[in-house]
Amino acid sequence: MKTKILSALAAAAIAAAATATAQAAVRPQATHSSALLARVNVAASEFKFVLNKKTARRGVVVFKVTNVGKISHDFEISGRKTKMLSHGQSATLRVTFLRKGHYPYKCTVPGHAIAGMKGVFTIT
Ligand SMILES: [Cu+2]
Repeated sequence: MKTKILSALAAAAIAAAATATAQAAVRPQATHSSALLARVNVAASEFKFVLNKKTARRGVVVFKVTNVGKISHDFEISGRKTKMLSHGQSATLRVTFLRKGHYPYKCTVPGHAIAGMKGVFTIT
């Protein structure tokens, strides 16, 4: 009787250990995908944006926007925007893109987008 209980406990312990191993094997992938992060440098001037890359993978993208022009500009994408930046100022904008697609960006100062301060950022 005692032996039966002991072997049942041993079997349960082995099953629990096997489950723990299976979970441990799955976990690293989950942390890997959430760690994806792209950095994009954006230079704003009259009247254009120059980006060091125009595409990124889905996930978090950190835009570092620097005003290298003479007058004030900002940078808006996917409903988020930086503060107004005067000459020489910079700001970072952290945006999470959950879907692939083409995301327009622009300067919101009246007349600037139509003068050339706009473009499209692609998420793949
Ligand atoms: Cu502008």
